[in-house]
Amino acid sequence: MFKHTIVRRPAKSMVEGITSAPELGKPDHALALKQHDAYIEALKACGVDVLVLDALEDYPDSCFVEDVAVCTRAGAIITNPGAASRNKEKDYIVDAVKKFYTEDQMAYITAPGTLDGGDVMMVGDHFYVGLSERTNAEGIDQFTKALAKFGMTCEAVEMKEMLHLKTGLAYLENNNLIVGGEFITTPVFEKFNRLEVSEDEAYSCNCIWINDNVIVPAGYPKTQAKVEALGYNVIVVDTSEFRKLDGGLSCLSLRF
Ligand code: CIR
Repeated sequence: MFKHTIVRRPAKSMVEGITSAPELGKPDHALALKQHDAYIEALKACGVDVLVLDALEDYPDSCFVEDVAVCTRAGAIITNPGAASRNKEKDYIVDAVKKFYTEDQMAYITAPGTLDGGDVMMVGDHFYVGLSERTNAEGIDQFTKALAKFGMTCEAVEMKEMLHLKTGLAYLENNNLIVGGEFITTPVFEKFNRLEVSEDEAYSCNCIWINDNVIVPAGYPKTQAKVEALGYNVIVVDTSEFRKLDGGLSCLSLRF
């Protein structure tokens, strides 16, 4: 069960955020704020508290707090984000994370290691970490050592196409795993009860499980129906403005 979440309000500068899909247009900040409000309400409806951090105008992508820390039941790891324009965001999450962990429970990824939290998927006390353009082998090595200190384990997953591991995967507990794109054929995920996401709904791989609720993005009826069929309470949140920056539901919070 999760008790806590941390989010950061979207900055006006989000229109300058990193995107692989400029054809979707620039995000509308006012609408993004409304969607963020609804996201916070959805988190609260799942029974967690929500720590809301102020927008950071100097960092257009800083609402995607998932990338700057990994918060586990036993300790927290401040990452070293792999995109230059985002790297310093890590400095602005430390105080918030420290509210929930002792000094002994804190670890830090340092250069030359890089790691984005979006590449980390937690399955109980075991973590899958994507070797992506943002997360390198040294980062995974440091992450593995930090987890070992907390009594947890980790394995690297090769990836070729997606931005982050969780761009194409979401673990819904009870062995249920949403899989899309390149991860449909990844052998390491074959042991899960897999909900395959079709190519036309690829964005909806990025759902989040919180205490037997699953938050899914608006506009993806096939994925929504598959998640509902498993018996979860489904909450739908529109993330259209964050999608324009390759961001989704998981990216917008730390959950622990
Ligand atoms: C980026 O490229 O870093 C942001 N525009 C999107 C980050 C999405 N975060 C995530 O998947 N965890």
